[in-house]
Amino acid sequence: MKKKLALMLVAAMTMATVVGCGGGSEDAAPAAAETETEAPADTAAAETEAPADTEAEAPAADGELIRVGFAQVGHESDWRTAATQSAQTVFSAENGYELSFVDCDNDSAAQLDAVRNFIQQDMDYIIIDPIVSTGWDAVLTECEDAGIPVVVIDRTIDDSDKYVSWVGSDFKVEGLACGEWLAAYAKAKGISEINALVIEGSTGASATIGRTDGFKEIADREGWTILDSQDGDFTEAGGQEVMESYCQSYAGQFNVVICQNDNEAYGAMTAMDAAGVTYGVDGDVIIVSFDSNKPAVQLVLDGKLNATFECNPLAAPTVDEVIKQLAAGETPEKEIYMAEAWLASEDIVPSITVNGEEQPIIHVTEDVLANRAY
Ligand code: GYE
Repeated sequence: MKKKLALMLVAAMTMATVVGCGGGSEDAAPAAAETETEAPADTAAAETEAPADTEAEAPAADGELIRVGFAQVGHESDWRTAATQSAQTVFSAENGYELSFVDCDNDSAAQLDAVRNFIQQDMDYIIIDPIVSTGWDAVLTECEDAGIPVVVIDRTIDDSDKYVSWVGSDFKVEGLACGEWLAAYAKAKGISEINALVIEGSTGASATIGRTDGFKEIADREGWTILDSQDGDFTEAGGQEVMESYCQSYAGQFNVVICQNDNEAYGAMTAMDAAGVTYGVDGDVIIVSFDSNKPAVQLVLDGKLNATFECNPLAAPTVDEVIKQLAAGETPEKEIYMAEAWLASEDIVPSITVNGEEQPIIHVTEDVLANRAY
C-alpha cells in the first residue's frame, strides 16, 4: 500500500506546489486541473502500479496503521505542550495511526536528523514543525525523492516549497494586532509616549520573525521607541533572565513590555516583581503576551496581563484532514490558517483594524476563561 500510495502522493505534491503561496481553495482548483494535463506521467505510473483497490482508499482501509513521523520543536512552552498533546490524541492507534514522535529539544540539527530517520523508516507521512524557517530545501528534496509527503505545521519553512500543506498561524498578523491594540489602548488611556521592551521568541523561528515585524511596523508608524528587543527563547526562564537585565539597564525608562509568548510573560512578571516594577491594569507598565493559554487568560482576567494575542496550537485535527485528502487522491490547500482571537483585560478597545479588516477585541470575563479549549 505504502509504495503505490506514495507515487500518487508525489503527483499530489507536485499539484500542491503548483498552487504556490497564498493558494486558497479558489486557486487550488485551477492548479489541480492544470496538473492533470501537465503531469500525466506520475498519474499513469500510480495507475499502473495500483490498478486494483488502493489508490482512492484511506491508507488504513486495509487495516494497516498509517505511519506518521512528527519532528516537533521541543517542549519549551505551554503552547508546545498543548500542540504535542493534540497531535498525540489525533494520531493515535485508535484513529488509525502509528505516530513516531520526536521532541527535537530546539536543536535544528537534531530536527534534520529526525526527518532523515523518518525517511529511513519509510514513513507514510512526515510532519515537521520547523524550529527555524530556513535550511530545509535539501531534506525536503530527500523526502520528495522518497515519495513521502510532508505536512508543515505551525512555524513556516521559507526557503522551500517542497511540502504538501502548511497548517498554522499568521504570525505577522499577530504582531500587527498587538501593535494596533496598543495604539488604540494608549489613545484611550491618554498615554502619549511609548517606550517598549520586547522579549522575542527563539531566533530564526518564523513565529519570532512575524511577531517582531508586525509589531515594529506599527511602532514605526506611531513613532514609538523600542528600547531593546532580545531573545527569550520562548521559555519562562528566558523571559525572566531577559527582563532581569532589562530592569537593570532600563530602570524607570520603559512603560510597555511585549512578550512573544505566555511563558516569557510569566518570567518577566517574576523579574518585575523582584525589581519592584508594577505592571498590568493597575501598574506602571503595560504587559502583553502571545499564545493565550488558559493561565495567561486567567492573568488577563486578574488584570495582571493587559492583553494576550492568541495563537491556536490545535492544528493536528486539520493535519489529519489533509492526510485524509491526500489518501483520497485530492489536493489539499497549500496554506491553511488557524482561526485566532485577541483578548484584553479592560473593555475600552472594542475592535481594531488589521490589514483593512475589523477584528474584535474580546473582553475577558469568567465565561470567556471557562470556554477556553487549552
Ligand atoms: O508561540 C511559543 C512556542 O511556534 C507559535 O512556539 C509557536 C511558538 C509559540 O514555543 O509558545
